[in-house]
Amino acid sequence: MSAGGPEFAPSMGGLATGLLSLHEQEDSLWVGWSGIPSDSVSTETETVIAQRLRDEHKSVAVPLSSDEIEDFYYGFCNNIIWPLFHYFPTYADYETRLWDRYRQVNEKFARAVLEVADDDDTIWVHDYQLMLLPQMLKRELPHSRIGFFLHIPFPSYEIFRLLPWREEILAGILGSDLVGFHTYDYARHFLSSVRRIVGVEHQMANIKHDNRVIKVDAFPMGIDYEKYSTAAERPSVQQEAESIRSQLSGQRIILSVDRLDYSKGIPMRIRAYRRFLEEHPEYHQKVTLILIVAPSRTEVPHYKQLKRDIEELVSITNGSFGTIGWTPISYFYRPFPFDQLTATYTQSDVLLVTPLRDGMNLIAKEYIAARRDYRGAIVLSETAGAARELGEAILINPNNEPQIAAAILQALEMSEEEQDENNRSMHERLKRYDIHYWAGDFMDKLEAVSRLQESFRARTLTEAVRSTLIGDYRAAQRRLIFVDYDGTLVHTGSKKTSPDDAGIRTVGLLAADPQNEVVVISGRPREHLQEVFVDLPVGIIAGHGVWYKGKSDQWHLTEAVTSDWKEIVLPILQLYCDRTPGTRVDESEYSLVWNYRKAQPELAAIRLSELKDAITSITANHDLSLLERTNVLEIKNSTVSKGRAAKAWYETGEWDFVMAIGDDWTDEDMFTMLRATDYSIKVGIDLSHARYFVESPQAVRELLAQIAAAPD
Ligand code: GDG
Repeated sequence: MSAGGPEFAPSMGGLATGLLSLHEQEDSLWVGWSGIPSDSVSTETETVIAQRLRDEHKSVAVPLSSDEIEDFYYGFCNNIIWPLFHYFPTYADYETRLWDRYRQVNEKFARAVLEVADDDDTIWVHDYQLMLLPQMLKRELPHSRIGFFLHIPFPSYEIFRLLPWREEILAGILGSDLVGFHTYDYARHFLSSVRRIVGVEHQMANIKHDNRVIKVDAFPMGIDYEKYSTAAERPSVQQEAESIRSQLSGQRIILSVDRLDYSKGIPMRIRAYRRFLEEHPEYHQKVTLILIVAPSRTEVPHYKQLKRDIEELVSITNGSFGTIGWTPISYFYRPFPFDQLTATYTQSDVLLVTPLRDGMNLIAKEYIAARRDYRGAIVLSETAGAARELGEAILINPNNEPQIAAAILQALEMSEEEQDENNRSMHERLKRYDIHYWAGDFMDKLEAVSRLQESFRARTLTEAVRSTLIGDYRAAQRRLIFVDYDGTLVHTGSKKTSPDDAGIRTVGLLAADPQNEVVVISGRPREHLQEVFVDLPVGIIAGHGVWYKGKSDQWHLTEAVTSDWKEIVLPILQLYCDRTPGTRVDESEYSLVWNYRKAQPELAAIRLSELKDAITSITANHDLSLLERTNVLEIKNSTVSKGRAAKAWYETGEWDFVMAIGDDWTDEDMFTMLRATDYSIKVGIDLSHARYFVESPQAVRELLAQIAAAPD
């Protein structure tokens, strides 16, 4: 506040910096806290602030009192979530009172958003402070598109599970339609927590929850490339650069810029620099570390302690090595204005970015972008999200002091050619995937998820469709019904299904009608299906179409299938079983199946992709296809498919009612061979050629029972 009334300034930090350009371009409203505790100003001033924010900055202010800031922001967000998500579990202070306050403030934000948002709006919720908001908004605005982006790491399940409110937090985030993280590692951690805590599996990072598909993906945040890459051309920046050069003439410059935070690894960085000076006296008087620490969260005790630690280390280092004319560390406990910061980027030979954990780290990207001369080297922590994209940097373990010291030397001595080569390729990437691309990419994906969901809604088997279907069924004389087995009639992977099972009995009822031809179609071996459907008058297609049998017929081999390829593939599968605990090979006459249901899921996912590569390269000359189903990979002749087998059956007669029900992509062949007027029904929510969707095997059983009970 100044005498002339409130002053408005953009807030610092990665997120604010990043979204500013989107906010300027798009027809958008920004909902957030104004930065001033509501009880520190009069009601009139608060009204003026809110009005001006709305009129001049397209922003809606959510008032937060000092108590709320204390408990919500400093307490829950920065004293529980921040340390836990950055792998400092011992710093987290789990107080129920703080959780209550977190919920209340999220509700406050929900109310503020609901005042300005409609049910067809797009809402992008940012970061760990508002993890409950997506669910609160979805409840009230079920058709709005809600995206959530987490700017900090999502920790591994073993860490996340420590949170007493883990279920609520996940439920909150799952109110979104799209959940974004900086890296796929964080996305994986999130998916794994959802699986283990909420009990919901994902398919290719799509979660089916609450009758919706929620997409989870990685969107590595970019920077405003244009702004940083043209900074060096500004006279004010050049002036600053000149002044730095003249003050540090003859010195190589190492730069370190962070907010004050224990996750940034500042003390270890100073220790590593000190070690470097100890080991390399030839650099004394020739190098300066510019250490910029921007004050932040100064109310939290751990930050106060950190500041003391940093200052002690700086003074020890300067005290031990400094001379009258040389200060090894130039320390600044204040933020630098933009011009000065970018000028410092352009004058530094080395950027030291060694966080213990960092969601992304934009400083590293800004430094590269600002160096239009392609000079300079980065020492970058492998635990920063940015390391995934800036692979040309010198990557270090932030806890390894000798390694960081060695990396400082390597960076200082890197040849100009090498700097040039490394920096050019990083530049290209930063230019392509800049902040506009990032925001646009997220928005496009959000739009795509919402289209997908709409198509599901439009194709849900509603009561009206159901009664038309039953009407058509009743009116028909010759009916053909294909029913897939796993995931459709029974839950995927059910060990042994008894012929008395409700779904099987319903199939029996339908099959008993002489006007019906019911065909069970499955990837399972014929022995299994034979046992389950023992006395029922059903047709069976087994092994994805290798075998078939009419209702009172023997088994027939469908095509000229071969099995000589098995000799080659079997040893490969066995090798993968040995390397992957919990997996096994199942062999049937014409196929081999690698089953990884009991394996550790992340490991199985990696092995699966390796195995597919291995098999494809070795079996290129054999006409084989790889079929991926939930937890199994099946290898068989590619001439065999459910679609072909179903088509052959279809052509054996004239039908006036045809229905096919299936749950996974092997059933898609079957759906596509149907006529447009036939009924194709997909179990579960996923992209499909089917005309309609039902939720689960339970819903299939109900539908079949309804059809079977329909009077003639
Ligand atoms: C979170 C995540 C993630 C810093 N000091 C000064 C200054 N800055 C500006 C930088 C940069 C931003 O602040 C810092 O960005 P970071 O990425 O390092 O980190 P956080 O603020 O911790 O933000 C982080 C980020 O969100 C984005 O998703 O990368 O992992 O923790 O833009 O330029 N700017 C000026 N003077 C300073 O002294 N002018």
